[in-house]
Amino acid sequence: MALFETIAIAFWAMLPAYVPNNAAVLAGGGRPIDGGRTWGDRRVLGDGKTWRGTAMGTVAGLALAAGLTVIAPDVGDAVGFDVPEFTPLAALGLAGGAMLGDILASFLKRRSGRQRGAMFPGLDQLDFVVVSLPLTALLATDWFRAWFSLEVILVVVVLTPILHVTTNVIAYKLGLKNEPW
Ligand code: CTP
Ligand code: K
Ligand code: MG
Repeated sequence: MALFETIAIAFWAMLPAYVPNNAAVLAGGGRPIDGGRTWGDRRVLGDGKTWRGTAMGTVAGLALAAGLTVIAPDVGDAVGFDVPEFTPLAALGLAGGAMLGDILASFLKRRSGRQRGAMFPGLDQLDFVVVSLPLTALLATDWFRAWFSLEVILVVVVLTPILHVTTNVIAYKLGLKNEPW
């Protein structure tokens, strides 16, 4: 498989996992998931993980997966190779897994004494991959096997931190995010 093809498939297949975090930033606010609860002297998750942000982020990822599925055949014809159509379970694994990974990362941040918004290099950039890929493999095993070859997974691991840093710096400069990570 040509490198361009591998990168295009990796990017397309991961879009429903990339968008939820950005949608949550735009839609976030309201009641925190942890309800303000603390464990010891620290919050369980913190005010940065809200019900609204999580719900809207997941819905945005699912909607995007549905839209990509509609245009996938035409895009495939245009580029000369197949791009993934998303089954409902694949979409749920990617979008829901991304939000879950972000929430688990906040849990780890609070446990390690980091305040809301603190940086946690590595975790910040890959938290959603670490949960969304295994969850998708679990929920939509055949779909996952069909699209996520070892090469595609390697591209995802390299591409994701680059895209994450870029989009967060842009969101920060636009005043949408409080920190550039
Ligand atoms: N957000 C949300 N719900 C989520 C994820 C994000 O409401 N499940 C919103 C919050 O307004 C949050 C913003 O998106 O402040 C930025 O997300 P993120 O950087 O993940 O949160 P932080 O505020 O940095 O908090 P943390 O340190 O826990 O990551
Ligand atoms: K985060
Ligand atoms: Mg943050």
